Amino acid sequence: MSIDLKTLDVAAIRRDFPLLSRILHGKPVVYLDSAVSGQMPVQVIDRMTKYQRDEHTNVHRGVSTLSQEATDFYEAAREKVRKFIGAGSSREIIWTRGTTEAINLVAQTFGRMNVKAGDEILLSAMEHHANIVPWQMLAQEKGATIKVIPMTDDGELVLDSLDELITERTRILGVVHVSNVLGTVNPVKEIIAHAHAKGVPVLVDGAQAVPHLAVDVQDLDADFYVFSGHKLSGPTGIGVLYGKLAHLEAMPPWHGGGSMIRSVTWEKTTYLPAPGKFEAGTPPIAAAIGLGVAIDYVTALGLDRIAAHEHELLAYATERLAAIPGLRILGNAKDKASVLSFVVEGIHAHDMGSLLDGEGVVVRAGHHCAQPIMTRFGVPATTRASFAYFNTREEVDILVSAVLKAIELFK
Ligand code: 7TS
Repeated sequence: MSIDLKTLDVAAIRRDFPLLSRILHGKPVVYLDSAVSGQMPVQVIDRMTKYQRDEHTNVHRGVSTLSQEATDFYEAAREKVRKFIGAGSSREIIWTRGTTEAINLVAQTFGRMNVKAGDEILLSAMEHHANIVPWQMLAQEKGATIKVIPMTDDGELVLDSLDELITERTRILGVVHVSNVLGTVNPVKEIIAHAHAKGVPVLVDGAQAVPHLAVDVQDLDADFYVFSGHKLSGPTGIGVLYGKLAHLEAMPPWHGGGSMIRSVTWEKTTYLPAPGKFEAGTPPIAAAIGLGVAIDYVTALGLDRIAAHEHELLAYATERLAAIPGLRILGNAKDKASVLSFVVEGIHAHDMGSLLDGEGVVVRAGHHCAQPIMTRFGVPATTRASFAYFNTREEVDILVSAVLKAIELFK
């Protein structure tokens, strides 16, 4: 992989992704579904394979050379995450299975501790189910209420509503950094400042943000920031909860078991400090190490160059798709990243998705685990193309041709 200083060498990058040379239905695969799950470069795959073949044992257990070595690799990956998101201490980085588990952890610990009957949980109108359902479960358990920050028809949050929506009963605000349906990049720093001015902590769902823009949790002043490895050129089964140390120290553990304790007697158990307290049982070691390599990979490419490349693709795809009669793009925020959702008059999104698939074009069709957004825009589903640093303008052209062909078929 050679890297130009200003732009990405996409042809070289593509050689790192074996799946991109697959043929689907007789056509070269056009992978426009990185918002569902990113592809992993061979560097990640090879590192995980090496770990599995030559280095595997358990971590934080015993004095064997192998266990110490595995622990070092595993903890080095945690340190890479810390640096990648600008956290102050690796103790603030908790491994989880992904974004979903990270949010459930916060809801079931911080949430249970702080939310009482009559309290309010404030979420945005463009959350993924992962940042809705855990809070609804908590609200139900506690007798609390969910309130919603509305959005405009362009898919931008109405920030003027914050003053009224944040009350003395608000215990937490949850907001997505980049919408997985609309592509909106929310001004989370501003939202956090608003919330903090009223003493309300904020959880940011960064699942669709970390692959596309540089994130600094200290600059944002986020209380919690969560994301998944598999959308960041890493493997499934691993994700991250960043939490301010003061919160983590005050929070009770969630899962109990081995590795999270200081001492256990029949009478009483004492717990490790964070992050150990939140990491019961054997973790996905190879996946953590793989995520560390994925972070090395995207860092070497440079998030500024990745963002510039993807913005160009998004602008080009938007211009070409918007010119198609009967096609409506959902999400026209001024600041967008990587995601393009659309509906076409008279064609169900699932049919569109299947027809595109027949052309080798991989997109997602459905409600994208964000049904309240579908309701807000009055559609049952959308077709969504999402771009990564390895995509090209030629692939956008193939997408557009395939959409036009589908429309012809339905005439
Ligand atoms: N939050 C956002 C903003 C997401 O986009 C997703 C996954 C999640 C949370 C959940 O992540 P997980 O790794 O815990 O499953 N989004 C999508 C999507 O857009 N299509 O498939 C999964």
